[in-house]
Amino acid sequence: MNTCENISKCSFNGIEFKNCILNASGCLCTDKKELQSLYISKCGGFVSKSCSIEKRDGNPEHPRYFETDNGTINSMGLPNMGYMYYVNLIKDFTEKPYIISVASNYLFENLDILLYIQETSSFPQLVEINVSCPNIPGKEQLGYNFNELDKFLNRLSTYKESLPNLIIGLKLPPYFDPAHFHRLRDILNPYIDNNIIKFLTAINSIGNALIIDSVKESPVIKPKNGLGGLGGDYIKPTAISNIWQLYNIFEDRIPIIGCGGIKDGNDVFDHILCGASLVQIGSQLMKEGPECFARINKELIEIMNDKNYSNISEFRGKLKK
Ligand code: RRO
Repeated sequence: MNTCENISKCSFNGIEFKNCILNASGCLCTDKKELQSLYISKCGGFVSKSCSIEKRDGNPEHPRYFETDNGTINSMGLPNMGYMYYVNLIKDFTEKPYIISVASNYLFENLDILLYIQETSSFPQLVEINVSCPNIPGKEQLGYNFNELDKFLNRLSTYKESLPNLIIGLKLPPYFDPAHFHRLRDILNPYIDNNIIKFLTAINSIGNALIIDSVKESPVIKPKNGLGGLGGDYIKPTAISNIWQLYNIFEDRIPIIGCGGIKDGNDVFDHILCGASLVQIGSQLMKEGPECFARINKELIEIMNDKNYSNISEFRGKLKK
């Protein structure tokens, strides 16, 4: 039996992850203390809260996050410390891959955030551009507006020569119709071919869901009249369907980070089987804290040992047809 801790390791865009399990952006990653707790935990790498140019407090009404037995709902509204805060931490987190998540909402007008990351990093730096925040009142999710997404990527591509250190990926919203995956493929293909986009993260929370308390006859969260992004068990089937469809339409030409409904090693196994190279944990991290990483990694390794796999590439994307 192979009990070596790192059979779940992964090389991703040339960056080595000691194991394939990360936090999902937004979970335990808004300030230095939280990020430090991820840094010293057993996660293989970690992601910052999506950042905007200026510091934001997020949606003013509380509660804006709620847990049920089956998952979570949130309408945080992009509370974050502003991009410089997260970028200036790059120098403190050199022992483990640190992914900077950037909210696309403001990047459209202003790509300075990416230039600042380039200036600050002397080695390859992973950047996850979040095109799927569902919780900013009045702001559409860029990932659902294909024309605007194309315009954004076109603008990003004009900066390519100025951003040689950046390994840029997109955090996608869930899609629900094969036609949307085909449209996405047609838009992304040239940017993948030209090495502008180097990974995809799927999925963000399922936006604008509603969980209600029938005793109180009211929504469980306050902003946006109770509408918020759904995470946890509710979304795993949608998440692995999205990963499997992305894996197939892009024919494994771009690595995928799987996110959605992972609470144990078996869920990680399922995400990888559908095509994920790395995975991110959101709701379960919020419920259990950073100890979840060691537990889930151990469970994944047990499953791999039982099935005689010694590397995740042996079963990645191998879901039987
Ligand atoms: O901050 C949020 O409300 C939030 C964001 Br930016 C996101 O991308 N996904 C989510 O569920 N919440």
